Amino acid sequence: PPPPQYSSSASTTADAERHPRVLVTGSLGQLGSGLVKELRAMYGNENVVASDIRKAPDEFMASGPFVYADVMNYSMLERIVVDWRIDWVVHYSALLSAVAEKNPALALSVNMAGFQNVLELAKVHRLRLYSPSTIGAFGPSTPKINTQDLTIMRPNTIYGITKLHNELLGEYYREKFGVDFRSARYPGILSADTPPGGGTTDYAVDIFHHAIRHGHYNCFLSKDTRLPMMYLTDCIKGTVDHLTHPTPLPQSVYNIAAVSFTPEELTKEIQKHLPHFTISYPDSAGIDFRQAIADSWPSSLDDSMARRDFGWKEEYGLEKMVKTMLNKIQAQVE
Ligand code: AKB
Repeated sequence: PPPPQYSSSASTTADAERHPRVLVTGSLGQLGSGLVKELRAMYGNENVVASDIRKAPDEFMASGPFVYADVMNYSMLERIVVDWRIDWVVHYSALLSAVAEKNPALALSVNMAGFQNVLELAKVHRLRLYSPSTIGAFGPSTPKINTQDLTIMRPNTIYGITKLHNELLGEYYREKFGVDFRSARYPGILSADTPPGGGTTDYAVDIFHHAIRHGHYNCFLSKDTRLPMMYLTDCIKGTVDHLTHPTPLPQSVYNIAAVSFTPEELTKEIQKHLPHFTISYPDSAGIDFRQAIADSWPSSLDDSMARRDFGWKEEYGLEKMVKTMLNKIQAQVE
C-alpha cells in the first residue's frame, strides 16, 4: 500500500512517544511477527511498518503495511523512513551464529553494513533505534557463570564479532550524536509458531518438533551444554518494555535472560509429558561445528541491570516453557 497521508502527524518528541510510527526490519524472522503484532495492538496497524526481503504471508499483509526493505541499501531505507514518517526502528535483520559462520562475508554485510545504515539513519532522522545483541557477543575468555553486562568480550565467531561491533558503534553514536540506541543481549529464544533462523540455540526448538512427530531427536550439542534461554512471549514483552521506556536509560546495552538449561535437562522435562521420548548426542567422531560456538558462550547471565532499569522480568521458567511448547506444537500436528 502507498504510505498513508496522516492528519495527526507526530511532530514533536512527545507525540512520537505516544503515537510512534515504527519500522521493523527482518520482520519475517523468528521474533518479528510477534513483535509487529504486539506493536500494532498498541499503536494501530497503520503505524507499524513491517519489512523484509521476502514475500509476507497473507495474514501478515492483512493486518498492516508491509514493504520490501534491503538493509544494505541506505537510500531504500531512507525512503521508507521519509515516506512513512518513521519515529522508531526495530532492527531485526541479521544472520544468526551458525549461518554466519558458514558465510562470513555475507554476515559482515548484513550484520554490520546493514546496522551501520540503520544507525546512520537514526542519527540523520532522529530515530529511536532498538537493535538486539546476543549472548554470542561474549567469547571464550568471558566469565561463564552469571556473566555481567560489563565484562571481558572477545568473541571468536563472526556473528559475535559483528554484534559486538554493533554494540560499540551504537554506544558511540549515542555519546557522540545523541542517538537513542537501545539493545538487549538475547539468549536462545524458544518459539512454537515461528522457526528460528540458523542459530546455535536452535536445538531447543527443533527438539520439540522431533519429540512430537518422531519421538526421537538427534541433538547437535552435547548433553551438558548449558546455555541461557527464554520463551518468545517473554522476549517480546521485554523488548516492548525496553523499546517504549519513556526516559533515557543509564546504559545502551543490557543482558536479559530467563532460564539456563542443558539438552539433558530439557529432555528430562519433555519426558515428564512424553515418557517415550529419546535423544541421542554426537559421539567424539561426529562433533558438530556449533558445539565450539556454544562452548564459547556464557552458561548464565546476570541481568539485574535490566530488571532494575526497565523492569525486566520473565514469566516462563523451564516447566511452563516446555508445557506451552508441547501444547502449541501438538495443536499444529492435529
Ligand atoms: C543463535 O544461536 O545464533 C541465536 C543467538 C543466541 O543469538 N539464537
